[in-house]
Amino acid sequence: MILIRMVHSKCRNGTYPFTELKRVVVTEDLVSWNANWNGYDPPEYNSEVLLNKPWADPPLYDPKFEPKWNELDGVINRKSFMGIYNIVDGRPQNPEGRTGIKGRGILGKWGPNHAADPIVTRWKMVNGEKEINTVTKLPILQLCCIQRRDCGQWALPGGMVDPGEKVTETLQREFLEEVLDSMNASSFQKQQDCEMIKSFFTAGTKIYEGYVDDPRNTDNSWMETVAVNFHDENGLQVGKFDLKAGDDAQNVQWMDVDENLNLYANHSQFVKTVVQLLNAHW
Ligand code: RP5
Repeated sequence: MILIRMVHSKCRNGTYPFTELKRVVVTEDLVSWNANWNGYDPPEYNSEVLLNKPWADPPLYDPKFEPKWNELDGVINRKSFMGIYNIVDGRPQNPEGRTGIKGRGILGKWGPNHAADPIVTRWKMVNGEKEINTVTKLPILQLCCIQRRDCGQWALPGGMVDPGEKVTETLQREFLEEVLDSMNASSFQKQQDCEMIKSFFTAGTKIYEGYVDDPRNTDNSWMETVAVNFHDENGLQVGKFDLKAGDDAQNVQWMDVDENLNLYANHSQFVKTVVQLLNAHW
C-alpha cells in the first residue's frame, strides 16, 4: 500500500459544489494550519439537504448531539486514517489543512466521512492477446469507471461505508449497485455468476487508505477512503461483463488507462499505483 502525500487542491478555491458560495482563496503556502493566518474567517455552509436525514449528523448546536470524536461512536466510525484530528471550538478540524469554507457543506458527517473505492481492472485485448502500447511496450490496462450523476466527472465506482458495514462489503455492494445495476440486471443473476463475483471480491490488493482530495471537503468535514484493486487477469470473471449504469452513475465504461487519466477527486493517483503494481502502460 502506498502513502500519498499531497496538498489538497480540489477542495480549495473556486465555488463550493452545487452552490454559488465562493471559498476564501487559500494559497498553497497557507493550507497548513501551522501557517500563521490571523483573521482567517471563511464563510460557513451547511446544506439544508442534511436536516433530519437518518444518514446525516444533526447540526452541532443540537443539544442531543454528543459525538465521540476520534472514536468508534456506536456504529459510526469517527476515527481518521490520518491520526488524531483536532477539535477546535467544538468542531473537528480538517487534518490536511484549510479549505476556505467551514461547516460541513454537503457531507453527512462532521469530521471524517468514510468511503470505499473498488479499482476493478482487466487487460485490453485484441485478437485474444493483450494489446501492447507501441511506445512503452507495456500492456494496456482497462479500468471500470463510472460517470458521476452529481458532477458529470468520471470516477471510481465508490460509495459511503454504511454504519456498521465492513469495507469489504461496501466495495462489492457499490460495484454491483453502480456498475452492474444489480437492481435491474438480469444477465448476471445466474447462481454461478453471483458466486464468481463474491469470490472475485475476496481477492483484492489494498492500494490506499486515507484522506481524499474531494471537492466537497470543508474545514470541518472531509472524505476518507479505502481503495482496493481487484484485477481480472484473464478477463473471464468480472471483466467479461457488459457494464450497465445504475444508482448514482449516469454512465459506466471500461476505460483505457494512460497518463491522461483524469478522474474525480484524486482517484487517478490511486489508479497510477495499480498501473505500477501490474507493470502496465501509463
Ligand atoms: C469520494 O467520494 C470517494 O473516493 C468515493 O469515490 C466517493 C463516495 O461518495 P459518493 O459517491 O457516495 O457521493 O471521495
